[in-house]
Amino acid sequence: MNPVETLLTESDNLTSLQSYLLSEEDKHPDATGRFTWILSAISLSTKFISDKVRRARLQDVLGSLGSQNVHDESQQKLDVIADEALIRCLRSRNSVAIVASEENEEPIIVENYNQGDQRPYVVLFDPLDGSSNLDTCCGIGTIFSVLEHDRRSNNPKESVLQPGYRQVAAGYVIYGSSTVLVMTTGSGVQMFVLDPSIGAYMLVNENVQIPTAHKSYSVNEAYIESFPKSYQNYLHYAHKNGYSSRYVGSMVADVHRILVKGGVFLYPPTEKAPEGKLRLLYEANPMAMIIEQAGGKAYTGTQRTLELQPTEVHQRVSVLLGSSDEVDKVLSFLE
Ligand code: AHM
Ligand code: MG
Repeated sequence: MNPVETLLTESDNLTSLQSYLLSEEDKHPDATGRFTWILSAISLSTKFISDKVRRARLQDVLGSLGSQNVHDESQQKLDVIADEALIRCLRSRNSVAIVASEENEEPIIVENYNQGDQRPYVVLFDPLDGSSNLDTCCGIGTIFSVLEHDRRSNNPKESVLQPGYRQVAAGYVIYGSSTVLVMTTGSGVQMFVLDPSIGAYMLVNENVQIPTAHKSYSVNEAYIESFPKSYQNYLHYAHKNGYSSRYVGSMVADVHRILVKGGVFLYPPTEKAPEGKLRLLYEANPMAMIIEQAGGKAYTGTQRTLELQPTEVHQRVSVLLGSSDEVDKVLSFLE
């Protein structure tokens, strides 16, 4: 008998993100490993960001940089650090042709990508979603979306502007009470927790399913007067029918809670943001893929999010996603 084995218990988790991805690769004989290499860049950069977030108060990286991003929003120092970490890690993978992020006006073409590669990738991300919550120690996160590079056009923007159903992977990392990576490559949702003692994301749930119903909604209700009437009617219905309300104001934290506990997340059109506030390509689409893969639903108003043809890199959309029964309930008010 091997004495080491006898000391391990069932609760000793030894499946890391890396070993999970390699075992998935083994199941697909045509896999080249390029995709695994991209996810390892996301894994490495988000571990780096997680460390910065946890040490922000100690290392003086809290607070505003004094600059604005392309959306005229104040940039936090950590927004920029997170953006640079992701870009630097992804650029070093020669199967990444283009990266696009919330913090950069134009997509970045990676000059040294392998031109002989027949199926290079485009990676889009929001490096630090909810960063205005950073000073308050609320959960914030990184959201990412991976597409195959569409090389029919020389214009990189066109490769970025693909509908969400073409995503080959999507996910997010939440820097909360623990650092959790949730991802899908189109066959279910996997959840990994960063084990700080060994520096690896460890698999904790291989087929995450969102509860089909839960009487809970997540919306910035202070804007109710400027929501379209149909959303107001849904909220009045919820008030009278025993719903609870939870809103952090950080999409990653609000959606993660809904993935785990059920309910519905809403960011409707408002007078200030008539198209909605959240960004289609690196917020709504990756979250929609995760939620659908977990058995939930995701819409921009009455249209399925993943079917929307993007027209702009930083396009905003309204967001409605969550448990299938709860999304249906909201839709019944919108139709
Ligand atoms: P950000 O990407 O600049 O951090 O903004 C997006 C955030 C989301 O995380 C969150 O759902 C939303 O903005 C909150 O907006 P509001 O403060 O209007 O409720
Ligand atoms: Mg964001």
